[in-house]
Amino acid sequence: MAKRTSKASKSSKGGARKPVYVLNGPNLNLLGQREPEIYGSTTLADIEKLVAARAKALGLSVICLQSNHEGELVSWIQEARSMASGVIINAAAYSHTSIAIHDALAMLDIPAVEVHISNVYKREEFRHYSYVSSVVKGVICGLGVQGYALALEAILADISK
Ligand code: CA2
Repeated sequence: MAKRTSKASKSSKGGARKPVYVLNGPNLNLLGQREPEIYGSTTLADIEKLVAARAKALGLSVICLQSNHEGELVSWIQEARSMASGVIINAAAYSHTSIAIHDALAMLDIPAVEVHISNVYKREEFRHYSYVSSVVKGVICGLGVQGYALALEAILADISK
């Protein structure tokens, strides 16, 4: 069962601002346990702490969710349509395979940013195509876990327009 953490934040107009959904896909729950040369030694819990701290500093709030199941990620993207002010998504291997996640993201009217910890373009060719990239505002890849913090800044800039 995914753990949800959230704190309310206010928009520049004083109204309550919805949280940013931070969605992580398959195997990212094991981050920090293998392949540190590619992904570093940071765990998913560390990423969630980092993102929550950065969100607080920016006056945002986050809900962090991880799943190994494509349909669960699709359901959270659908939920984000009414419950979130933006989406940060690292769909992991589903980035390279999932038309269902592509279609769900295409239905969002809020900004979404794709994050990859590693530089997928320096890796195997099957990682070079992402079904996510064409339906999000932008892509951050290869900057390690800081990519999540940068994605928050991009979402804040977009929703503050
Ligand atoms: O670089 C990324 O963030 C990826 O989305 C990570 C995915 C990979 O399939 C994408 O091509 C790029 C893989 C996540 C695997 O998670 C790990 C868990 C434990 C140890 C190592 C990796």
